[in-house]
Amino acid sequence: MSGSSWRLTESEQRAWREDGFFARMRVFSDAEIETLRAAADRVRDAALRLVEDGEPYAVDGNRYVDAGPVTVQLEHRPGSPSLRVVEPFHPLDSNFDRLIDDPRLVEPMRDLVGSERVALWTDKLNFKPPFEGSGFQWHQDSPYWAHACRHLDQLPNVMLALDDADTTNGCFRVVRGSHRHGLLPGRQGEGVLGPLFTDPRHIDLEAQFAAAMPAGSLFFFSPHTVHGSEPNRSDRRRRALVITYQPAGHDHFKLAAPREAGAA
Ligand SMILES: O=C(O)CCC(=O)C(=O)O
Repeated sequence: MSGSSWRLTESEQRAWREDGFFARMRVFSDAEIETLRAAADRVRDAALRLVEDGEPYAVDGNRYVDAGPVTVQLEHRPGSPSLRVVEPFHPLDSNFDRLIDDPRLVEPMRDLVGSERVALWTDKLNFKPPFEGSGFQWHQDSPYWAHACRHLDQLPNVMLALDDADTTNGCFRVVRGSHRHGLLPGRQGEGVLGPLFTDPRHIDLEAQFAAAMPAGSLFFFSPHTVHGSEPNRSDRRRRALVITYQPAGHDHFKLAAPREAGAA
């Protein structure tokens, strides 16, 4: 696959419509992944410096730090210095800034966004450290963005696995077909963020799919796809980045400026 052949195949288009996701295995080489892992280490170090200077706060007992447009989530274990998520991460390393324009991401996104010109909506780096990486409760991304965006159906995500992922280190999970219901009701009476987690009565757990995949693989999923993951109970890291695209001409979710992607 190269150049325009990164566009969607018919079976991927069908999977997107029916399942709300599809995967492409080992799209990035081992050497490329090594380079991106080193970049992830630099982002971690930069984010740790931001944590020292930023504004700390807690939501539902979990710790966050805002530093300018960057939000850093800390791991849930009380007092842990480990990072959970950094959003956005692409401004913190030039390798990641270039990755946003990589045709292996941008070309399929032109089909999934439904626009030849696409821009970045948001980008998150998830660390999932060994033994303590916390799980993600079942949720859709669309409710997080509903207050900030009118083109919710045009915010496809792609996850790039930086480490091999399987059920033992808390791989990504999705509920097949859940995107077809659009915005689902959230949980009630469970804290500030409860409404952003999907009400379990609306989740068909029989339809869940564990996205085990080797490092370098891509997993595309709809903003309405219910997804989550188990904690990392293994001695292996499970880093992954999630990049979300949108039609060109709109601001980045966190940067208040447009960041067009893959422009000639
Ligand atoms: O990678 C994971 O384990 C879950 C990530 C996730 O749910 C998210 O980034 O919205």
